[in-house]
Amino acid sequence: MTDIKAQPFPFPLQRKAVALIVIDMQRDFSEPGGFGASLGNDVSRITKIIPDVKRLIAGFRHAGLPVIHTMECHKPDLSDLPPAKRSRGNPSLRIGDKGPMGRILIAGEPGTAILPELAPIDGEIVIEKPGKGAFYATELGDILNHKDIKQLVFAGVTTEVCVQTTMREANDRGYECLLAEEATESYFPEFKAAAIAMIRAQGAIVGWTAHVDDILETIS
Ligand code: TIU
Repeated sequence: MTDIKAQPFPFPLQRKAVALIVIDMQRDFSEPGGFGASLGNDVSRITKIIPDVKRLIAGFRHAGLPVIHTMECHKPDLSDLPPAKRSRGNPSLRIGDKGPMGRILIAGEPGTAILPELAPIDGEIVIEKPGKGAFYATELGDILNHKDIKQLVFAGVTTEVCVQTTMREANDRGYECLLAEEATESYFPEFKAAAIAMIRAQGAIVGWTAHVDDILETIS
């Protein structure tokens, strides 16, 4: 067992039982005209982390460790979209509406795709999820059980919404969770800082956090 330098204390890496999970690095959250922008957010914050997410993915691939991608998206008939989610807030475009990149957050639409720089390669698992958490209404739990994965390293967006929700779901299911600090982002810098602080508080109550360089150094 090798430790990754992390907060609030070293993360006890189990090489045979770890996977990287990249949450929702989709055009809809990072490009003008997508879901994130329709909510009034400055999406340029998201694109800045692409190089760090990219080198984290490359490090896992190079080490022969599994990479799992998630996408927040819904069926074209919206049967998996609760009215409470569709009607939330006051966005300029609602989920399912037609925008400049196709229908917002609908499976198969151009805007729903994972960013080309971070696209899955053959053999990598892609989880399409209707919720903020990646375990809710998906096959993720069964896939991880089948692969004997016990530890998850997290990257992606947004830190306090889909990343933190999935980390909390995973933590309750018994996974040891590590968040890669430079490979996650929020539309609100203060929310990212708060999420990181609350995840690792109280002796890693939800999980650990670490720098991308320290993760890469240990897994390589
Ligand atoms: N709005 C926001 O911050 N996030 C989401 O709606 N989804 C994800 O975090 N992926």
